[in-house]
Amino acid sequence: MDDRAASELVDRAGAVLDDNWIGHSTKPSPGLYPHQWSWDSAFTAIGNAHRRWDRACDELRRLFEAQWSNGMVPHIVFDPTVRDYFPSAADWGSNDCPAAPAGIATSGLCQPPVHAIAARRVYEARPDATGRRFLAELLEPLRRWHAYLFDVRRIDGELVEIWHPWESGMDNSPAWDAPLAALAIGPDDVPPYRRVDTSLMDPAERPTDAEYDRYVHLLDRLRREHYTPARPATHPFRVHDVLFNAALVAAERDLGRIAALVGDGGDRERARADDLAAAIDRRLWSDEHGLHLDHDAVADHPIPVPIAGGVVALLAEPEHRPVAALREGFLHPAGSDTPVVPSVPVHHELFEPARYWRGPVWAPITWLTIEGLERCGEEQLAARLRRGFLDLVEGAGFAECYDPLTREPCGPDRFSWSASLTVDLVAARESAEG
Ligand code: 2M8
Repeated sequence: MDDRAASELVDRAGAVLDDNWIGHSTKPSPGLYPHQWSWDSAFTAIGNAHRRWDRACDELRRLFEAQWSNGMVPHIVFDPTVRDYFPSAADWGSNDCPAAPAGIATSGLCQPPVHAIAARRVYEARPDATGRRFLAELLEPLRRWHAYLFDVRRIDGELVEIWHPWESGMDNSPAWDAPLAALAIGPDDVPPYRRVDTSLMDPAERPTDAEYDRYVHLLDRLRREHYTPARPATHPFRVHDVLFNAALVAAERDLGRIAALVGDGGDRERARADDLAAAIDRRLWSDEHGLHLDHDAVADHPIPVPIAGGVVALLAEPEHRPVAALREGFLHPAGSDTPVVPSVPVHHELFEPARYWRGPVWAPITWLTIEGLERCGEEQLAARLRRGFLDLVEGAGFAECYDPLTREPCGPDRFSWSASLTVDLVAARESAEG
């Protein structure tokens, strides 16, 4: 891509971000996702930091205004003016939860903790006194968020758990098939509900009804306990997810940097990140797959499905590095100079090219993989992935995700994270090429 094409792409991406701005944060897309989502906002801030710095700050501020008193950052912050999303604010019932913020309706689950990574990027776009003031503002909220994960979600004292597939961000990943199938649910265990997503999108590109039954069942269970189970070890869906834990390592390291930048320590964060990185290696690495695998904490065994979340382990700069698995198993087409990273390898039996998190290429996964490669000193491979993703969006636009075989867009168009991360990847390309 030449410079003129890159600059046109950034302009188009900026228009998408501006259109999706809802006055205090950015919705993921018009139509299907009309509220604020947690990790989407972090990714949006990363791109907006290059072009609308104040909006990048406001985006993260708004999210942390909805932080719960136990430190949890909810995965959805509802826009009260919009009603057509399931599960709605009323379905979540956060207003009944003592830890939820007053006057703001939110979900009761969380998403991968990439926010300190985003805050650091926002600062780096403006590394002056104003940037430091922004970091100082977010330091305590970020510390409380990470403390929630380490204190409440680290039941075995080593790895952090997710309690619902939505918490992974990779809703219908084939990695959740077995843990979801193991849920013993009868017809009375799923409250009546009506999906909105399948009336807006092709159901063939969405999770199945059987998966939604299980999502709703788990939501209902957690809601009854205000999303804070009295005996978390008895919750029936508990997974040590590689991406979630690796993101926390990188975010905790960045939080240490943030603390140091504002003159408030940082050693504790660095030590805790190192311990978590070591646990990821010790507990999740599979010699057989050359990859870190998710672990089903209920059944207490590894989930032997290679998903791209496994290569995102690179973010933790682990001792075992899944670089060969990335090159040989994931990149498509393998030898290409502009490859993409499907969410499931294209030759895997569970690969489905256009069904959401079961095969398509995703901007956040691509970006986190590139970030992980850079943290591990693999700049050349990172540059190939960057070229591959920019080539993809140049042809297919800013879709929710992309079919890796046809390179066609999937899901809603004008999607914020694809636009935002394009802005960041173009900026990174320019600085890499001088
Ligand atoms: C998708 O998740 C939501 C539920 O949170 C949904 O399916 O309605 C996922 O792709 C998730 O990772 C993303 O944050 C969200 C909004 O883009 O959509």
